[in-house]
Amino acid sequence: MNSKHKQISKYLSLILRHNPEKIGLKLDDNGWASVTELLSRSKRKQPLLTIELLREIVMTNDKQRFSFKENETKIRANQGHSIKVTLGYDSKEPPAFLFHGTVGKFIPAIKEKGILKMSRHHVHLSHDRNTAAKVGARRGIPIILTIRARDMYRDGIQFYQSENGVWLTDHIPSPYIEFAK
Ligand code: HQG
Repeated sequence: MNSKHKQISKYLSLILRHNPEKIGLKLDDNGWASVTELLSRSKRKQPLLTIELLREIVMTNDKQRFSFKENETKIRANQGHSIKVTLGYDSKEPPAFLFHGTVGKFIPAIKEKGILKMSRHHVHLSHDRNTAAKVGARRGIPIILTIRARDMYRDGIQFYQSENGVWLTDHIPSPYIEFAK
């Protein structure tokens, strides 16, 4: 992903996950926007948003944040929304352990209340420690929490996996979290 792609990817995240009204764009209940409408309403001039650029971003985005459907006439963000959309992912059995990257200042609250989804639709979890470390490092020195995901699932808690492989769930109660000593 080059810096032009990164810039546009951030812009698309803002519009497709959080604030479509910013450009008067409508998303359907499942989060899909019309590509023609997005292109015509986009106020970005530098660089100009074109179907070719959109295609490059959907294909090369480092975390596959976006998907097309219906012959590239619709686009949506794969996860990370703060506005209400139904992504329609099926419930899925998780691996024994999943990982959550965070930072030290949140640990006391997490011990008390568990991991909360905060402003997103779900708690986001990674299947490997490395990815979780990168997620945590966005905020400081990362702390990686190990989640006993299979035990949660056996206890009736639902998990979903998004198009780009991120594991999602509603809430992780503290007893399922292994805090490093
Ligand atoms: C923390 C990015 C206090 C939680 C990333 C996290 C990921 C609590 C922050 C994706 C808490 C929420 C998601 C509690 C959780 N008390 N703090 N009880 N429970 N927290 O950004 O997981 O670039 O909403 O540990 O790479 O950091 O957007 O979630 O630090 O994949 O595609 O509250 O976002 O991907 O932060 O990141 P976020 P996240 P994108």
